[in-house]
Amino acid sequence: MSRILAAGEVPTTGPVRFVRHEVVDSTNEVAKALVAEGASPWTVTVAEKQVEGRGRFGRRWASPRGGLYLSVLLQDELSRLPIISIAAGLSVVDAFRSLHLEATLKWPNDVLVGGRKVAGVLVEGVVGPHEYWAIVGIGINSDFPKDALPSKLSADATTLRHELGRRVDNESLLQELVGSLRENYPAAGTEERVVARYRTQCSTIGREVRVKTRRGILEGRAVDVDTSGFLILETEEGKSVVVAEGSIEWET
Ligand code: BT5
Repeated sequence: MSRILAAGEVPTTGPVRFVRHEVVDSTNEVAKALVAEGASPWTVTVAEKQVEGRGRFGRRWASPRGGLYLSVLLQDELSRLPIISIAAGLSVVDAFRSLHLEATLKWPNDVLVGGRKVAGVLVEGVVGPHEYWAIVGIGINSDFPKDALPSKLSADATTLRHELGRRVDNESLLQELVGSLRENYPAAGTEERVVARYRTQCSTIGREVRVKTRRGILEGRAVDVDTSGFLILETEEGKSVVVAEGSIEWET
């Protein structure tokens, strides 16, 4: 009889399979359809361009040709989506080392180079016939000039080609990234290992921040990220607040 897998049983390994497209609406949508078709964990949907690239909270992700857009299917528990998202952001930073590029993470997982956003992560949960799935969507502004981005993003965003002053090989970057994700993806119970490394790359910890959440604005000092992937804020009154999701609007 089939049943929902418990977190300790989730497959963390298995062969990687790439499904490549030229133009898609969103790689997360294509990956979602693959779940319905019975795809295996570690199926990686890659596209050269997206016309409906999505960010969190229904925002848009500008996805011109030359960027790297992928969605990795993982069979996992919905409660682990935040920590998977943390692992994905860290994996982008790790993959950039192959380009000799230092990046930092703004919680939860904006990847910044020189303070500007160069990559983002959108993890979505899907319920399959007998199991749960995490769709790990990653977008990297890799091999295109900065002026290919919408002008309203130009102050806050950048591209790898712009930062490095040279072309970037998306295929090598893809292989590095998937390799890093396989290393960082935590088996249930081993989350502390990935969070410990995430903390060292996270520029948000130690700052005064304002976080916009679905329930309103929270302000305080970002003091930690816990093993669920949640941000811990300390308010002016000395109270500890756990922030499960949100966008940092401002940090000093
Ligand atoms: C994200 O959302 O940063 C998640 C982005 C995930 C994109 C990948 S691409 C593959 C997969 N398929 C999808 O459809 N999505 C995923 P969020 O933290 O909500 O940030 C969105 C905000 O970043 C926008 O509101 C803009 O301000 C800004 N932005 C949009 N496009 C950008 C870009 N290309 N580079 C830098 N910033 C961008």
